[in-house]
Amino acid sequence: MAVRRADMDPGDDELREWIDSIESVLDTGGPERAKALFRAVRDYLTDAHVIVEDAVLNTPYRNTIPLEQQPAYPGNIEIEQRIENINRWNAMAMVLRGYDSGTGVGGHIGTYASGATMLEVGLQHFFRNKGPDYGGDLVSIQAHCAPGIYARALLEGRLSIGQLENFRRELAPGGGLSSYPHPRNMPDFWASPCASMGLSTPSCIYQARFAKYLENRGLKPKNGGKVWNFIGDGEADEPEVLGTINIAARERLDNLIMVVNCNLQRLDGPVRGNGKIIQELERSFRGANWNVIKVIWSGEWDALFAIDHEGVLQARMERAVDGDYQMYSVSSGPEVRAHWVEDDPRLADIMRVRSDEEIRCIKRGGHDQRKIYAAFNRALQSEGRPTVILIKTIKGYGMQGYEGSNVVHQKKDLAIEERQETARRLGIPLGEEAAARADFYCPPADSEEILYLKARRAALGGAWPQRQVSCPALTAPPLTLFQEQLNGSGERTLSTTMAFVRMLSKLLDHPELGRHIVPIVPDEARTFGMEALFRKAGIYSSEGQKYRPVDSTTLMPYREATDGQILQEGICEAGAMASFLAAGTAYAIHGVPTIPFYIFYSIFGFQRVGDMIWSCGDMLCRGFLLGGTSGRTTLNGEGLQHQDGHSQVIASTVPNLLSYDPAFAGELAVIVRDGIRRMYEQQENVFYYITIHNENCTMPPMVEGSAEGIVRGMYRFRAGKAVADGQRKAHLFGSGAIMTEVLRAQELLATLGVSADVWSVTSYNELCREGLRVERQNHFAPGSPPARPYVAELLAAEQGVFVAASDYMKSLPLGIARWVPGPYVVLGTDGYGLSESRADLRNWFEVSAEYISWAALAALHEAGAVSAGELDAAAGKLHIDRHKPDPATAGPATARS
Ligand SMILES: Cc1ncc(C[n+]2csc(CCOP(=O)(O)OP(=O)(O)O)c2C)c(N)n1
Ligand SMILES: [Mg+2]
Repeated sequence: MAVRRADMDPGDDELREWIDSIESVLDTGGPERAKALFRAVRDYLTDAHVIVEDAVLNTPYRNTIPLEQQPAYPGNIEIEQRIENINRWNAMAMVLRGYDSGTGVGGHIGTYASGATMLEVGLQHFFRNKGPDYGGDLVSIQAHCAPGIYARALLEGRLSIGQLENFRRELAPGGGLSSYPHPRNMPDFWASPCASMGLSTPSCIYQARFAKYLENRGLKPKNGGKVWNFIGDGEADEPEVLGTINIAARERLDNLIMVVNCNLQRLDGPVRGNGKIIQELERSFRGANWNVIKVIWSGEWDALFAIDHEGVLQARMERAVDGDYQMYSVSSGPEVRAHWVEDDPRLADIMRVRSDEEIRCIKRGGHDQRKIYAAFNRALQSEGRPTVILIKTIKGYGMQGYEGSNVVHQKKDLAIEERQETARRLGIPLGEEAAARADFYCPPADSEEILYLKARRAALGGAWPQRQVSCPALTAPPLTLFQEQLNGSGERTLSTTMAFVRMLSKLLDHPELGRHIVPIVPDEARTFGMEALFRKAGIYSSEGQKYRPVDSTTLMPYREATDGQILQEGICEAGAMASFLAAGTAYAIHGVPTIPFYIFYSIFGFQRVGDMIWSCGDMLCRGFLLGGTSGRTTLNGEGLQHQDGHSQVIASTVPNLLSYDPAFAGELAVIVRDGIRRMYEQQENVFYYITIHNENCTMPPMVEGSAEGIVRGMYRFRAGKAVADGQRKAHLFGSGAIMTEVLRAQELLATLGVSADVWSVTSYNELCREGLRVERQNHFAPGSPPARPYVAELLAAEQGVFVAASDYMKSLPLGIARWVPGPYVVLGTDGYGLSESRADLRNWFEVSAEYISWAALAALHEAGAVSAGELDAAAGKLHIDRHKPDPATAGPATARS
């Protein structure tokens, strides 16, 4: 054991003695005995308050698996290398040809160039598809490696040259290929999206956990299936990555393998020029109790380590920082030697066994199939712990002149000679002209390469990637399951949140659907009144419950169980969203239809994890997002950071997300039932966002015949009483929590001689979308009688003025303005929230019954139906402050001054 001896002071006899003795323990007692002694010494020191902080978190900067433990390689490396070279060429050709075509659609070469070997080893020997006896692997690659995967699919005959030609041209005739893995755009090919850096890690971690959840709950056989998550070293800087690794260890996810492609560079330059990203990540993952495997050096180094008796080479490797290693990747052999040897004769001696050219070409571990195989193979055997493999590579490996350069990420073009030289070096049998054009190359179907590749994939369950959905449909329950909500609450008051919890309870009890329901909640179950479900459904815990809960004698104890149904995520919205994504895609990943209901504080949804919601759309996720305690004025007291008046607006930006802001329990029942029908019976690729509020009110019975209107977005809830002057007519649109104010405004207006109809608008977003759809169709079919949008049709015969009030921003009701057949005033909660009572907040944001009435009167005045004098009198009666600051821009400080 020479390691570190190089660093030792030769005169330090005491140290030498210690090392000699531990060496002899290793020789005689083996590693376990040595570890036991080391731990005992460490514990002794700890007892004496001497903490050795870095004692275990970092291992030396070398391969975790030594040569003697390296398994024999099971494949034919020579053929695999040829296949990899062809993929490298074709992947690069896709980008170069795109560049040459002048379309400017871009692409990347450098990432796949660094990751090609690890992907190839995975594809030849590890990534297994679902089969009768195997759960199937979910593999998430680095997004920028997509060209390499397309190139491979060409060799398998799954994609055509025409499709490769149309990389990043998805609208091209004959079909093109998406830039990155997007299941939405290539639903038979890609299974999971990853183009937004950092999100694939929580996605994969929670996919792995959800697979265990399904197994523990008996919804999936315990037949294995690994989740492979490939990310970049720059990507590891995203907080979602290191922020979610703890749960993987806590949940003992031995079905999870992360691979970090440590090419030491990100887009602009080095990831850690002054340090070592691999060592840094090792500390983080080891500290989180992961199994860490480092692949740093290729086999060529093994011979050098073998003669590094004093550990000088290892010591030199420890000293160099990533900036140095990047420099070596662009330097000539003599330069590398000179810098590396640093006038140390012992190092010079060791390096003498390699020529300058050999030194220049000596590889990193990530370009050596045997080292990668050894690491992947060991990861498969991990028990009780997730594994991370940190693989050192060169960015742009094989891109002559650009390997390791700071500009390599963005490199989309190569000069003609560079193309020809690359083709030569990769052994691609193309003529000079064809190489200059970057023609694709595909060996014949009966060539050794193609036969080998197909045989390997056949042994692993077929081509990868592929997304195959085979999932039984569920039958939506009859609406009567929610009879209690449809009936209304009589004299009792309740909120839609309380109604939701009752409905969830009904669903959990449902004989067929019950087991498919997945309630997900961050640390807010009590906020939403869900604690009764702890006992009923149990909180999922892979370890069960090893303690007696403090409230075990109460009616609602905190019950954790291995087959618990609720996913209680703690204060981690990103994790909860990732669970939603896993549960909402189980129909595709596992063929199991699970129905997630993820309930959260509505403000901590879209603006906190909006990018993950976007990727839910990409991954064709199904399920219900429930924005609890919704509304800017309804969550009184909590103030600016909690009061949500905009999530409905953001929800409108997700194309296949249906969003609703129901006012009443019966409406909620209709929407949820219809959602289950569409997503699980009809298997439509949509998902739902429903805001639910904590405005206690007497829930009216569902209006006869309103189901269609509720789903489409609007219906007449209550007509106003007729008044003598037919001109004095108003229509009030209410939704969500503000409906109570709208109903009160109807009464106030009646006392002022105005007849007001109340309309319940369950979804401005759906009304607007449908309206735009219909208008577009009309434009494309000139001459045929134009169709009328639903909302226009609904209001066609109405006269008077129209006032919309919601607890969301004005832009939401404004979305339907063009189809409202009269003067239209929108009231909403633009501006920051503030801490106040509900009543004062509603006056401040001008959405109280008084301000709604006032808006109707002002509009009627403009229409000539109400006189100026009457308006003045009403202002006094309704306590309207005509000089108040505009809440859209003002805050409490302005209000006081
Ligand atoms: C959230 C997010 N931010 C930024 C980007 C743009 N981006 C794409 S790749 C990249 C650099 C990736 O570096 P690394 O993770 O080290 O991967 P490499 O290409 O080096 O293998 C950046 C900044 C993105 N796709 N997503
Ligand atoms: Mg990188």
